[in-house]
Amino acid sequence: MTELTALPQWHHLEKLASSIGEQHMRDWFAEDSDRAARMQVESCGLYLDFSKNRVTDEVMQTLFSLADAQGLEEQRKSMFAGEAINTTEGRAVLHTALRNFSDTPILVNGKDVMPEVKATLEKVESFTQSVHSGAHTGYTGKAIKHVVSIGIGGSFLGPKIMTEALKPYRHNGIHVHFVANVDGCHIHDVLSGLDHAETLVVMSSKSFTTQETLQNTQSAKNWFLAEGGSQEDVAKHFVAVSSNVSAAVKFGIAEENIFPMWDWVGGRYSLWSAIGLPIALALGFANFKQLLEGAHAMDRHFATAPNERNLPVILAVLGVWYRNFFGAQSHVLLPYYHYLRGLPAYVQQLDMESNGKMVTQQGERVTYPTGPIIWGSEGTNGQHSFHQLIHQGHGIIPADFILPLNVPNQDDTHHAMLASNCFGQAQALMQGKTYEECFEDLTDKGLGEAEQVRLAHHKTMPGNKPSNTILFDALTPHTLGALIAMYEHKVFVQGVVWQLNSFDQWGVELGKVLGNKVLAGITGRTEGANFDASTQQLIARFKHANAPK
Ligand code: G6Q
Repeated sequence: MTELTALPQWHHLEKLASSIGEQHMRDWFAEDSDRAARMQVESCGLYLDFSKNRVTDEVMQTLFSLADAQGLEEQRKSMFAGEAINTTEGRAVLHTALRNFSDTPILVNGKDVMPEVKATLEKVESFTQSVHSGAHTGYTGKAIKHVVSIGIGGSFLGPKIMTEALKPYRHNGIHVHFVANVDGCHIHDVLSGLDHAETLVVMSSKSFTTQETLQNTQSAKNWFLAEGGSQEDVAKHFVAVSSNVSAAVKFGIAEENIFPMWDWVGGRYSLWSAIGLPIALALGFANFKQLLEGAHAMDRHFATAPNERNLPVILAVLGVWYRNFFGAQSHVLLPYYHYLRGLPAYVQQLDMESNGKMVTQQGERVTYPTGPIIWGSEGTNGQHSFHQLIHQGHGIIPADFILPLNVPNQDDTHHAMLASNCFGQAQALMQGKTYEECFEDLTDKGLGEAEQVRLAHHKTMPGNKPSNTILFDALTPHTLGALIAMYEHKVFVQGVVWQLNSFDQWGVELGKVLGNKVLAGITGRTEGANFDASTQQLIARFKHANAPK
């Protein structure tokens, strides 16, 4: 395969970037009345305006051609077909099968996975309904009122953030709490105040080896027993989602209470599997299914729409443009909707764990920047803080502004203000404010000319800062499913362009191994000499602080 940077499209993009570097989007909008109308796309309930980007039609076409030259079409087909595209782990990548409502069989090693997927979804449905109807009670006969979902990383962020985002759809009478951190404060805070007899614990761990999740579940079990439950009662109060059924049984979870998942579902792509059980418990199964259907609609769009109309492809190539040709180091997500405040953290894991890589699929060191830092927070809060750097800091930080056009149960005045801030910020980033405009504003203020010049320099906003605006009607489960799947496929396309394996996470694996080794050092099960001098020193300080007084 030709090296990415040796492709003719890459060279052409370098030339285009240097000529575009001197042009301002403000002038493009003034000269081209059709620009905004041309650079918009709509599908699956999502509307994207990408006209406020430093791109011409020629740039977009060359970026699409670059993605095609990297084998986008073939690799997309391979993913959907269940080929083992996660080559370092020898696994298929089939989160799309979890939301496949098309009746198309999907084969992994010659076996159709769809019957198991459907059976598991039915198990999620019947369990959810039995909890909601009161058929499944706690051991004393009390209805389940609290669900404590324990998991971390991909077994935590999806369920937590989707449940938070869909707050208006919550099922009355069930409160779902999430615990991830091994810091004992978290589980302690969640459990204290709950009645163990009306609490269900959902333990989510694909591997069933994750230290934090095992420890938090053990602490929850200890709490349940200490509150009066017996070992036999555990079966009514503890369920698990895992691909490691034998380990879950060994831990003490009844086999019928284990919801399966498979090695072809990556952790950060797993909310669509039974890992989504807490979402179904919080919102009802029908809403969980709508979430899957929205994602399925986006899968169809991604698989069939031409590049020019393809939401994930457009977003992906724009990201490549800024990362590789404008030196952008990060990308900011700005959801203007309080309930969607967790989206930046969700996409942060999705993107940074997938494309934060430095070798190609072939194991060669890449010679170009890959995945950017993803960050952000809810608007309008950031406008009173970090937006300063986006407007006037060095370099560019491409932004995604995300806004529902309607929100349930809200005062229209608030929503109009929210929307106007969202659109106003995108406009300000694009237009900026020239030195001349700032100088003019300062006339008749009684300042001397030198002071007027000095202040005008401080107030000048360069503008020409790129952003996408993503709008949708209300944030329904269907729309949210489509939105999340859109970002998943964006990350996939960028991985294709950069020739990465977007589906392994060796950096995360090492952290898990080292954490366990250091714990052995702290608990005295390993010789201190096994660690470097700095780590030895830190362990010694910790032991000293925790020694019996
Ligand atoms: C996701 C990551 C990681 C993983 C957690 C939890 O892609 O691999 O975030 O989800 O480490 O792992 P378990 O589900 O195996 O406990």
